[in-house]
Amino acid sequence: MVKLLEGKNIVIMGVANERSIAWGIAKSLHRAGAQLIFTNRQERSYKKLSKLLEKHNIKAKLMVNCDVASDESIQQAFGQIKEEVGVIHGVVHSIAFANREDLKGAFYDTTRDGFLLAHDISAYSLVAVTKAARELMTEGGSIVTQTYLGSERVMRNYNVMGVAKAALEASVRYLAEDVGKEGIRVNAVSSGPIRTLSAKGVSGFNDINSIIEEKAPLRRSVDQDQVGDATLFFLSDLSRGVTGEVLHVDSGYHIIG
Ligand code: NDP
Ligand code: N5H
Repeated sequence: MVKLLEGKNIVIMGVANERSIAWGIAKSLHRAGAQLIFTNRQERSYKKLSKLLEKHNIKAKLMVNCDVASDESIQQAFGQIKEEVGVIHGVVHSIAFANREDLKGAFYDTTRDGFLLAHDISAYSLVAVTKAARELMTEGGSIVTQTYLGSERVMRNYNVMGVAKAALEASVRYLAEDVGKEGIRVNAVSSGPIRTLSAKGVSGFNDINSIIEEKAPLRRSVDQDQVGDATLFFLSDLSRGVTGEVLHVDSGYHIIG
């Protein structure tokens, strides 16, 4: 395999466990020769990730704590990365959160606090992370986030998260314009449904997953490795002409009427 990311330092935010999309991405990037820096919010995720790295014989360059709800935490995390690693070439943002009660029923029942929380963690965090990361991207870089079709269409129960993902995708475009002149690209992968810890327990996941297998052109569901390889494309030079883009990795489901 061509080592597309040899000598590149990439920050991966959002591995909670083996099922995380960010873990699928970590494996793809590792195979491509990248040096990986991880950020976690919860201690539980840190422990799970440490075990996974050991099991897969991957050595992290650095692991730092980062809660994107806090500007201070973001500054501290990227400050530590700057001190210990120096230059970075990429960031994978694979983070979202909404209160469970806001992921069912009527969208108009979303509270002000619930709306703000979902937008803060799932959309604003990309803005704050881009600001912190660009300082370390002195050789140019690539930032990739994860979105979902519920930003473009009404998907039952996705509710406030659909609105937050629409804000995230618009943020990708505005950020791409801001940092393009610094040789930094910003893109999003719009993945089909994947059974992860976040998806667990939210109503409607199973129904949507089986519809993909039935209706998508490829007639199969998407997995973390497919999203990993698409994210690798965005982080590598192969996508050097692409920025502000949303790439659907969904077995083609979004083209079906
Ligand atoms: P996971 O549950 O595996 O990952 C979600 C991650 O978000 C966790 O690692 C969690 O960290 C992190 N997170 C939540 N709040 C914060 C915070 N305040 N600060 C830092 N990190 C935080 O689920 P997925 O892999 O499914 O989700 C990753 C991304 O993929 C999300 O943006 C999601 O919307 C998107 N996506 C998922 C799809 C799916 O079907 N699964 C489809 C399309 C997009 P911690 O565990 O430490 O709290
Ligand atoms: C249409 C659907 C199904 C319904 C909606 C699902 C939305 C999920 C997204 C958010 C991120 C889930 C979420 O915030 C769950 C939390 O309330 C509770 N979970 C946690 O706190 C766990 C422990 C931690 C790790 O989770 C987080 N996020 O920190 C969409 C699905 C078909 C596709 C999908 C699942 C999309 C998506 O964006 O994730």
